[in-house]
Amino acid sequence: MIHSLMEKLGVARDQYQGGDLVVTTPIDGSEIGRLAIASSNDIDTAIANAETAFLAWKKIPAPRRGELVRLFGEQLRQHKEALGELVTWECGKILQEGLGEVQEMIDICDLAVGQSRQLFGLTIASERPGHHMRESWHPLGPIGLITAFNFPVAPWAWNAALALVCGNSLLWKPSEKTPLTALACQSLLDRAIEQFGDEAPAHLSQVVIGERASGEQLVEDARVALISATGSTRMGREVGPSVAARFGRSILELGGNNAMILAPSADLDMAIRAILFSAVGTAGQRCTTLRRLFVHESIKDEVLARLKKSYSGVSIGNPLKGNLIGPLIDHQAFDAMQSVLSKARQNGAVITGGNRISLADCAEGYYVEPALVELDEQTALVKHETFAPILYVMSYKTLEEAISKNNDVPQGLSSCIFTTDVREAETFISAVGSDCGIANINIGPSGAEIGGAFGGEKETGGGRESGSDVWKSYMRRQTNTVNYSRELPLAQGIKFD
Ligand code: UN1
Repeated sequence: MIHSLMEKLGVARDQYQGGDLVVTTPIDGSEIGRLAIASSNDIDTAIANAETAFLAWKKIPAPRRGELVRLFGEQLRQHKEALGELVTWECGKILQEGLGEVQEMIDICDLAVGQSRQLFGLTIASERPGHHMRESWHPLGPIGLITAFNFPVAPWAWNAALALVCGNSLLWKPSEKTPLTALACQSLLDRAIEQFGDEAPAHLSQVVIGERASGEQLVEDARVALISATGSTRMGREVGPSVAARFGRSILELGGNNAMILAPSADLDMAIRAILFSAVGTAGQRCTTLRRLFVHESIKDEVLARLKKSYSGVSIGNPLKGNLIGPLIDHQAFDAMQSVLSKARQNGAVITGGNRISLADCAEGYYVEPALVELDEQTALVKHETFAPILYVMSYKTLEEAISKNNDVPQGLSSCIFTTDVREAETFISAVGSDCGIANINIGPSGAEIGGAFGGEKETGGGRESGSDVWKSYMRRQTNTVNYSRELPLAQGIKFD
């Protein structure tokens, strides 16, 4: 199966059939590839090549660069099924979500194509006669992309599509758990580059296969102008200071600990559906997964009863076969989930679900029932992100208290409120409301569209990716003052003669 998908996506067998990096599918634990790990010398050469490619690419007019991204978007449209299925094989998310991830790539390509004609700066009034000021945006340099297993392709595309129209070259270090999808994306981009023609330099985009050390090498090399990294807060704690030490730039997309406030006036039918998708979808392995639910005390019993009912009806199993919950990525993820659940139990929590499910045809896969964990207090355990389908349910009395609990965690990615009370809704997204990068009303915390800026505050790392004015992160800003007069007045009225 993998071979025919890889063939459709244009990846030759020798690229994933021989090497030290063994890739298994979380669906049933079987091996799906072996890849060669790039040596430190290989990475050094790749960075040098990326620099050369950048020097050529930045000369191409931006709308023309957009044409390459348009062609790439076309490739993605043509190969959506195959790539979506490969995503499912490699990271275990259900096929609907694998396809959704590819759609997210197509969407960002469309956005980037339009943006390629809109890389605009400001004109600014000068205090001096016969002068004007403006702001120009120029290409930045080689961009290093480090991505995580749970969204193996979309976050790369958010960065890649914009970085390319902004005139940069790309170096991609995918998760060692999901390198096949990276090879497939590179192959589709190579096809687009071939169609685009000679103006695109060699090595415009390269994939670096490796483990932690490969990522570190990109992070530490001053030739890589920007590192955009998605992963754990622990990883970000190392990447951030390391890039800063060489005065490089970084975009960090780290852990989330996303909450929902469920107010007494909420439309409960909608809220229950939203909770289900955002808490158990992707087997709880999105950075935007709903992890904390604050229910108003007056509706807690009803909400819990309804949640337990919908949790028990959700189908868990092979993600290629129409189920709603696929496997966890590996046994470490399963162990982490179990250890948190047993600590919660010791703390007196009431737990529903959370057990492993064995499937005859997927014996080596880690399939779990999603867990509901009822707690009185937001304990230290709740403040920690566990990448698994665990939903902590707590109650609240006043909106102020709920907002304060929403904010009382180290992470600050996504948040939401379900209410039909306009005062509550507006308060939640006001300056005294949620402190997260994303705050939604009557929508769960996950599943963002690419048009907005995506990212969060505090331990989430502060980075923003995809829409809004995020393109500016992939360019350098230049302030220009132009004198078109015959005088040379100094700013601030200084006399120097
Ligand atoms: C991630 O989990 O790393 O908003 C990204 C969402 C998706 C992106 C998730 N659009 O859930």
